[in-house]
This record gives sequence, C-alpha cells and structure tokens, in this order.
Amino acid sequence: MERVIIHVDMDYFYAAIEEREDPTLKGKAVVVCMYSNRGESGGAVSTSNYIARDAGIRSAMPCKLAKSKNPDAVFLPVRKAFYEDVSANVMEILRSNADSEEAFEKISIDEAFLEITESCNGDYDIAKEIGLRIKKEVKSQERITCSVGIGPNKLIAKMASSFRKPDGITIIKPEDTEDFLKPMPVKKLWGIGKVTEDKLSEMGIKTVEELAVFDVMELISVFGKSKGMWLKNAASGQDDSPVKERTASDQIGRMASLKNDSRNENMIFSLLDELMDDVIGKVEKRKVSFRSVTVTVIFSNFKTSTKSKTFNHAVNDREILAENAVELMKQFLEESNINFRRIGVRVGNLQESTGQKSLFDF
Ligand code: DCP
Ligand code: MG
Ligand code: MG
Repeated sequence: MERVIIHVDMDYFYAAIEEREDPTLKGKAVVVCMYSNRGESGGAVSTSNYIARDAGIRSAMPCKLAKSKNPDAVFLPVRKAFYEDVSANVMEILRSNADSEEAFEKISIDEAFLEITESCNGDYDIAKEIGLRIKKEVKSQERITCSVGIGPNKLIAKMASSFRKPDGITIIKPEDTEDFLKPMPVKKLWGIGKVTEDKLSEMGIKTVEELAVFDVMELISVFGKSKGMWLKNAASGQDDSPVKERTASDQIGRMASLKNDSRNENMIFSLLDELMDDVIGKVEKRKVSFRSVTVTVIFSNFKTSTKSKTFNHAVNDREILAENAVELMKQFLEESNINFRRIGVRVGNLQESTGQKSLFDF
C-alpha cells in the first residue's frame, strides 16, 4: 500500500502563544523578539503574527527594522522554555494521531510528521478527517491553530502544509503531486537552500517542472551524485525517507488553566493531580522513565516561571513525580502572592524503561 503522511506546522507559533496568553493582544500586530545582550536595540525577530506580516515584518529581521515598519506593533521577548512546554503538549496530541508511537517525527519546536497509512487504510477522505481532527484537538486543547499537509511522502506533506496558511489543510493525492509541484519555484522544494537555488538559476532552472525534466547526468556533474539524484527525485515528487523518531520529544508534559485565576491550594493541587495522571499515563504508554520533573506556572499577569528537579537515576513511578511536583508547586505558592492562571507539569530526560541506554543517544 502507498504511504499516507501528514505534516503539521503551528501557525505563527511563538506569537500565537503570546496572543493566547494575553487576550488584549487580539487584533494587534505582535512581534516576538530575540534580544541580544545589547538590550532592546539589538536583536532579531523570531516570529510575528499575520497582522505584523502584512506590514512586511519577517522572521530574522532586525527588531529595529520591524519597529520602523509598524511602530504600533507590540514587541515581546522570547520565552523559549514556555513555548517548549506548549510544544510538548502539541506533540503529544500529534503523536496520539499517528499509526503508532514510532510513526511520529518531530522536526522542530512547532512541526512534525505522522504516518497514518494504516489509520486511513490508504484512503485520502479518511486521511482528511484525521487532519481535521488534529486541527480540532490542537485548537480545543491548546487554543492555537495549525496548518496540515497530507501526501504520499514527507516532501509532499511538508510542502502541502505551507500551501495554505494559517489554519489551512491541503491534501495532495499521489496522482496530483505533479500538478502541485510543477509551477513552484525551485526554492520552495523542501531541502533546497539559497546556494542551490542560485546555482540552478545560473543553469536556467527556475521552476520545479524545469528541474524535473533536466538531464540527470548534468545535475550530477554539477552537484555530485547524491545531491544530483536527490534534486531529480524531489522535483518529480519522490521521497522514500521514512517517518522516524529522531530528535524525539525528550519530554512529556501537560498544561491546563485553572477554572479562574486563583491561589486556592485545593484547586491548584487537584488540577496538578489530574495533569500528573495524564503525564504518567503517557510515560507508561511510551515505556519510558524520566530523570527530571518540571513545574510551570503562568501567573494572572502573564508572567511565566518554571522550577525543575533532576535526579541521579531515571524513575517512572507516580509517587516520585507527585512528591517532587507538589514540592515545586509549594515553592511557587510561598514565593509569590500573585494569582495562578495556568499550571503545567512535565517530565524530561526520558530514557527507555527497560534498558540502560538512553533512547535518544545517537
Ligand atoms: N523561529 C525563530 N527564528 C526564525 C524562524 C523561526 O525563532 N528565524 C521560531 C519562531 C517560530 C517558530 O520558530 O514561531 C516556528 O517557526 P516557523 O517557521 O514554523 O514559523 P511560525 O510558526 O512562526 O509561522 P508560520 O505560520 O509561517 O509557520
Ligand atoms: Mg509554524
Ligand atoms: Mg515550523
């Protein structure tokens, strides 16, 4: 049976999380900046929401330039640890929709491949339903949107997910891959960088179609055997690379909002309890143990703080998780007098439960 692959990419990920956390940002241009140690005058744009993009603001642009493009935009500093928590939650949702725990490949903080060949039995109508279900689950559990691409391999799925953004879904059946790829500029082929694009341009190759019909021996003479072959295959929509866990999500976590902003200990600890049940369930399902516990609190003023504990040995029981998470949460309650808005708990430094060797050593 031909494979069916889904690629999911979150929309304006860091900025979307900031919008979610602070409803007053709604309707405004939001720019998330990675400030350098020169302070707020330095730094580059990590990402921005689509309102900011309308003004020409782009990732990697100096924040100063972004500011000149839209002086009214809200500029926020990157909160990487927090986005990683959200990412861990999203990845668990995605993983649970793959054929199996292993048919999942996280490729960056906000995107992953899932193989669904068995789940949809090769049927693209069912595949679409799975794609829509993923979008719904991410939206309802994490309150952010994502874009989904579905196709016969990773290359096509990846390119399909960026075809309609934000909040899109694009399905490219095997018989439609050629028409989908042909008119695209070669730089849109996943894996082609600026250097390759320029070289191809010098050779008179601008579109994927032109690349697909180009003499393969000539490509090999310019790019070498493996890259030349890869270019030819990619331009024809072929990609045999398997969906395979590699940069494995090294953590399992859950996060949720309190019913209302509060410091009520019953409320906080009973929610923490629910979250830990969920986390332990996933730890057992993945047959892993963990060596660290992290608790995150987002306060009513939107400030986020995390506390972690790392052990010498990997463990997998709920007792140890609870003991440590509760302890960390108590520290938060002692140190602050601000209401809690959301709390999260995650375990990290995952290892295979059965063997000594870490799953993620390679
Ligand atoms: N990122 C970054 N610096 C970059 C590019 C990205 O810090 N030069 C971070 C911020 C993004 C996140 O990685 O939110 C995911 O990158 P994406 O390329 O998926 O971009 P976005 O999710 O922000 O937007 P899109 O809706 O285009 O996917
Ligand atoms: Mg994204
Ligand atoms: Mg991405």
